[in-house]
Amino acid sequence: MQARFDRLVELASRSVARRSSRRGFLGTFAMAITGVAALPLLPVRRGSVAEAAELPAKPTGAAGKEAGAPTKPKIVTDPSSCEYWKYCAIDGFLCACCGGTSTTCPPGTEPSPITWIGTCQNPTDGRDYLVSYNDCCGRTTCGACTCVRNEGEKPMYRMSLNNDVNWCMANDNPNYHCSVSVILGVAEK
Ligand code: ABN
Repeated sequence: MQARFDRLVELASRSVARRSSRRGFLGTFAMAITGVAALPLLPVRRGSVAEAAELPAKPTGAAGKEAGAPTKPKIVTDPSSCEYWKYCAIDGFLCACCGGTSTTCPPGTEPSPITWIGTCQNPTDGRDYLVSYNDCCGRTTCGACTCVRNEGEKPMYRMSLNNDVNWCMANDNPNYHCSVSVILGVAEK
């Protein structure tokens, strides 16, 4: 029985060997392996592809190169614009729109001795600056140029880290009018 089985296997092997070459076998084997390896790639939607779709299409050609060149963000220098860099942590009305400047209170008001301190990056030199936000007190609310940026602020349940506060509270006249921003110096890293 064993001998007959051995003979059968021998004949089958010889028949296969006659019809195939080693090189042909290796070629077919390699193709099979490559195909199997590529299979897991097919149905997956890659995240990077999805993100790339969100970006503006990359222009092609010479004209496209110019259109696709990185554009520098516009630096705002107008102190009555809420986008002005040193207002990064402010919450209030800009005194520059209320008869004062970005650093001085309007006539008839005086600065609060208690302040809110923020750290803002100056886009011109890329450095971080400590900025004091003083409220100007003694007249009713100005109401012009509302500017609420509050970078770095924490929610009200951490009161010492929240800027939604009338810093005029310790002034003789605690009426809040507007806010100024005064650069204290470069922030140490
Ligand atoms: N620090 C400006 C301000 C004043 C009153 C109330 C909220 C915020």
